[in-house]
Amino acid sequence: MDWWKDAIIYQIYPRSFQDSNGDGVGDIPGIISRLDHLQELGVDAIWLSPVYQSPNADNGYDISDYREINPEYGTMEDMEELIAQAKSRGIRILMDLVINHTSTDHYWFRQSRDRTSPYADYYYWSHGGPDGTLPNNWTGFFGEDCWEFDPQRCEYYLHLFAKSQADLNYHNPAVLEEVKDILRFWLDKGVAGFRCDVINILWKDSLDSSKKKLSLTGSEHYLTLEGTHDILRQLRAILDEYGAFTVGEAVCVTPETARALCGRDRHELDMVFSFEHMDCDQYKVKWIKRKFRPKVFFDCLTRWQRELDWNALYLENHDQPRSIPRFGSVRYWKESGKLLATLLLTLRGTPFLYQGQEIGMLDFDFQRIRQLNDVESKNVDRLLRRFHVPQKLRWRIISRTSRDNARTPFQWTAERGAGFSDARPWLGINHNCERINLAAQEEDPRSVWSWYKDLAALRREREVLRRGEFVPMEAAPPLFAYRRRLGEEQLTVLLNFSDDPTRVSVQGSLLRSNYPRERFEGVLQPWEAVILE
Ligand code: TEU
Ligand code: CA
Repeated sequence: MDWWKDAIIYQIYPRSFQDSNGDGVGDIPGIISRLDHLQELGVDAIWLSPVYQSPNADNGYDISDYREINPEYGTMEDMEELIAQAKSRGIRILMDLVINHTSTDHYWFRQSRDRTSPYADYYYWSHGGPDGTLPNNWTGFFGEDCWEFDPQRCEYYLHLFAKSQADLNYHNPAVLEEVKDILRFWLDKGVAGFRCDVINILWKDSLDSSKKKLSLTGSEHYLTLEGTHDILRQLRAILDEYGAFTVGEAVCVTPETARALCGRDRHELDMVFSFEHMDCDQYKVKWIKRKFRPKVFFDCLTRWQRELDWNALYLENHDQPRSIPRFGSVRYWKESGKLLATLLLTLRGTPFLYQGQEIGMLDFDFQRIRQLNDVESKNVDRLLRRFHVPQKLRWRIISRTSRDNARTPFQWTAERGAGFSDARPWLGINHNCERINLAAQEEDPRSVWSWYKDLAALRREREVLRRGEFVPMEAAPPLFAYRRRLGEEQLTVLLNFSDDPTRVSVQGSLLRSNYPRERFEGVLQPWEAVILE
């Protein structure tokens, strides 16, 4: 039943994975052509970022038809072929379920602009305050206001994300019925479940203004409320008819509120992506970077390992800059890339690998804002310009955090186009593809790719890595040490998050090291990862 406790799941951002028809945009036939790569890596399931009909204001997270495939990515037949081809390789497909909002191009929204239509209150509409002020003082996720005036309906509609992503109003029961039909549509096609986009903010309990905050003013009116739990329980009932899986992206959750979303007894989600460990190199908001603090990172991971029975484990995704520059070391690119792989694949929970992580891809090498695509980055640039922040400082703030850092095309080969496309790619390819690419690593037993493949096999072979309990160990940073225990079986993991050799007093027989060595004598080399029996 819970196949996902033994699985490694791989996230594909379809736009940037593989172009098959020479238009510079990744597509579904391209993904099909690369399934052997995923099978060799040892992937058990694929989370596919949205491929539905969309005007691409937020690259598919603004859906205009949940039952149609965006022609840029291919046809419904291509999608059905992908499900079948993946299945023939023992790989499940998870779709991205984006139901907090739809695109303003969606039929429902276009109808909703007529207040006499049956779709009139599928969304949150409001007259706004006296003398034309906005309905409330909430601030959104993309640094914009949360209300956009619609000249046809002459009212404002709520959008917590981009203005073309209108929030659905679940106070209207018809909305949840529509979502249930969408779930069934995809489950009937044979998908194994869903990654659920910002799933803990669905229910808004009021549209009242609230105390100003540095970010997300008004979030107490929608963060993980009882109304959302009720929606999730109703969706779970349908998912259970199919034995389907869900991982929820849960913003601003603590272990306690996460447990309320994915505890076994809750019958809501199977697991959640939380954000706390990703906040360890930023100050309150992600645009204000600070020096990475290993101790905070280790303590956070330890707390989540101990306080949740099951975690969704990730260090990268399509919203986050690459992990080696953040939590590892570009100077020790290979060693720290393999160390972070070891962390991801030996903690307790389901590991999620983001495309390119398996070959140690790094952030983009863009020089100016016009090379960016991400709506969030462009909104923040506009906001900073309004505050007269000089161009150089704007670029410094945005380039370090922009989600485009993780969205550059996959680097398959060293050639021009990186084996991704023969056409001009929709987003620039990092020039380091001459050095960092799959072809250069496939035959190298010491490469990052080979290390991921080997650890995935080790995880499949050793049940203690999949099901064992997490046992923290006393260790001072830069050392992160823990054990996995199942009955009599125990493995010790030692990770040196530093450029300096680090002595440890732990003994054991060497099972793996990311350095060539026969035995372990108590000293970890810079960014060395060791697994001991
Ligand atoms: O992300 C929601 C979200 O909270 C992230 O955008 C987060 O705020 C930040 O970017 C990372 O700290 C989901 C999707 O993953 C994202 O791509 C979409 O833009 C967003 O929802 C709206 O659908
Ligand atoms: Ca294409």
